Amino acid sequence: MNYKLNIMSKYSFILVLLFFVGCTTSTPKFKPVNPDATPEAKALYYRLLKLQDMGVMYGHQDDLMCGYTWWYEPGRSDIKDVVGDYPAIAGFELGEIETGQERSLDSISFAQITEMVKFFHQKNGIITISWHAINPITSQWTHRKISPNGPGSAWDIKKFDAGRYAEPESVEDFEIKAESLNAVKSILPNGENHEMFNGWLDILSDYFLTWTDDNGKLIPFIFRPWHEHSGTFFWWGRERCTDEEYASLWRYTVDYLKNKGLNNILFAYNTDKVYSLEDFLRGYPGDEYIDMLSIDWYGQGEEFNKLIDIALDFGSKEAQERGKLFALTECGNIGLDLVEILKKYPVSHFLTWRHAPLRADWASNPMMIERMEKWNDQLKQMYDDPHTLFLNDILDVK
Ligand code: BMA
Repeated sequence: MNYKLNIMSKYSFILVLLFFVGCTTSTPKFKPVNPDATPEAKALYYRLLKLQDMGVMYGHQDDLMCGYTWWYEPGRSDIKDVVGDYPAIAGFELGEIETGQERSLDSISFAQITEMVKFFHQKNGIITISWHAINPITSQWTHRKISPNGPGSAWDIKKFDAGRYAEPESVEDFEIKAESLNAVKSILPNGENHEMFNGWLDILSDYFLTWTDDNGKLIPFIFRPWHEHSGTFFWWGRERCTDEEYASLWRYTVDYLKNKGLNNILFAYNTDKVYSLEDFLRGYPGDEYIDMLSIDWYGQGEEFNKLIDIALDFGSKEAQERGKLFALTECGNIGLDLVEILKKYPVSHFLTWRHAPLRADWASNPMMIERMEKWNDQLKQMYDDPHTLFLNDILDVK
């Protein structure tokens, strides 16, 4: 037989064999779900995947926007003040951008957020975005002024009050449930607030479209809208809408942003505390919409350690099986035992919440000073642990 042909058939045999082996193993394909993802979004995804194998990144909300004793000093960070390095991930909050105002629910200027997004991206840090959007129904009730965290806000799940919350014993009667005044349903197609919601998404997209790097490319980031829906405290949470409506809200949001040309976003599905895999996946919009699965959980102590261990176990396994990234996207000022638990699982990052500036008398209160010293001490130990990654640890990881 012709020597060349012989070689060729050998190769074909090997190729066919490889093909069948490939078909029988069901390794999930880790890749960004958006087929039109920008090269920068793809690079962020694969970078996150690589980093997830190296350790767990530390993230901090509003890290660059404010600290316990300061307000917007560009480049300053409470974390850097303590350990000399920035967290690997910086979180920013966009609540109330949908109203068209210049500052967020936390009085943070959106223009300044843009500056810090660009600053941190240039430093090769990773950006994650949350959005506590106002309640589309109650925010329109004329007798209420939207108040951050109160009436008209993301947390407003009350049917009626004349400018103040109902007495605690009657709260149940006043809660907005899926069967009445369903805020999520009201913004979905055919809902009475649908056009208003499109307007919100237009404002949000126009803002995101201004986040460009020096070459005019859209900065890639993680977006975590409609978060913590396993809790009942936001208008998009459990009991406030059905699981299917929640999933539709997600799909609508993702499709809308993509249609605006925002192919630079990785989307994180995110629950609050969850006690089983089934619980975790209630309302899941589908694998084709989600790049990262994540959980938020604040707590400390034995019971917390036990429950978070279980949740990180089933959550990270599910993420691996579906080919998704996985993270603990919010937690309180953590105890070091949580860091030990995190080491057991492939977790991209954990993020502690914002250091809202303290009132002067509170900042100088000995109890508060002691609490901050303890936290700073833990932070330093965390920083020294090679498993926890800060900005300097990830700079060169492409
Ligand atoms: C919450 C609190 C609020 C804040 C909100 C959005 O958990 O910190 O004070 O308005 O996050 O950042």
